[in-house]
Amino acid sequence: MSLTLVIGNKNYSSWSFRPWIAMKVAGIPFEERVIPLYEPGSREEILRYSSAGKVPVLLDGENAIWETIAILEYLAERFPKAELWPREAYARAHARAVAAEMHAGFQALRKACPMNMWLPRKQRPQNEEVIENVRRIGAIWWDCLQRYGGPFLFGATDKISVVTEKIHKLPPVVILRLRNMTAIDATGIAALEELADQLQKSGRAMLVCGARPQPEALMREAGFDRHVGSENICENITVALGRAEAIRKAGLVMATRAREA
Ligand SMILES: N[C@@H](CCC(=O)N[C@@H](CS)C(=O)NCC(=O)O)C(=O)O
Repeated sequence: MSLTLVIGNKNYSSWSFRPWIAMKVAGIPFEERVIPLYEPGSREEILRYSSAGKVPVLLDGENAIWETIAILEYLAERFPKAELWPREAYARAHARAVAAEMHAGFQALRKACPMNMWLPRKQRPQNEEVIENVRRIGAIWWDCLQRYGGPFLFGATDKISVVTEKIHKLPPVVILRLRNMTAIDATGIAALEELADQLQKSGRAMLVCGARPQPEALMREAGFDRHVGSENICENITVALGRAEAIRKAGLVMATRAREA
C-alpha cells in the first residue's frame, strides 16, 4: 500500500519535517500532501485526515497515523531494514528518551523561536529559560556524539574529541586552524565551546584562526568569543602565531613576577 504524508508548509511546521526527513533519508517512498497552515479552511482540511487537528499525518491506505513519534514507530516497524532506531537496546532506549524529551519539552524555546526560515538571520536576545533550553539541546547532542559518533559537525567531532582526550599533553597555547572546515553546525559550535572551556580549565589558551565565512558567521552569532576571548579569534595563522607569542611572553612575565613577589 502506498504511503501519503500530509504535512504543513515546510517553512513553519518543524513537526512535519520529522517524518518527512526520516522517510527521505531512509529512502521510504511516499507521496506528499501539503496543507498551507493558519489560513481560512486550513483546520477543516487537516480534520479530513485526523480528528486531532494537527499535521503531520501518515496515511497508509485506509489507516491514518498522527503524532510524529507514533508515525516514526510505525515506519520503523513497517520498514525494519531502514533501521530508523539504533540496533543496540540501550542506544535505542537513549534515542527514544531523547525523541520523547524533544517531543514534550523545550516549551520556552518553542514559544520564543518558532520555526520560520524566511526570517532574516540576526541576533535575537533571549531570556534565561530559552538559553537553558538551548544549552540542554547542546548537551544532548554532545552526549550522543561522544557516545556514538555521527555525521553532524561535518566530520569535525572526532578530531575535537581526540584533542580533548589528550588535553594534558597539549602546550599552553593551542591554535585551531579552521581553514579546512567548510561548514559547521550548532553541535560543532558546542563542541568547540566545550573544548575552549576545557582548555581554559586546564590553564591553557585556545586560539582559532582562518575560519571561513559560514563557520565565522555562526561562531559570531553563537557568541563563541565568550569562550575564547575575541582577541583569540584570529584572521589567519600569522596573526594567531603573533598572538600565541604575546600570550607566551605575558605568561612568562606573570611567572617571573610571581617568582619575584
Ligand atoms: N504533537 C504533534 C504536534 C503537531 C503540531 O503541533 N502540528 C502543527 C504544525 S507544526 C499543526 O498542525 N498546527 C495546525 C493547527 O494547530 O491548526 C505531533 O507530534 O505531530
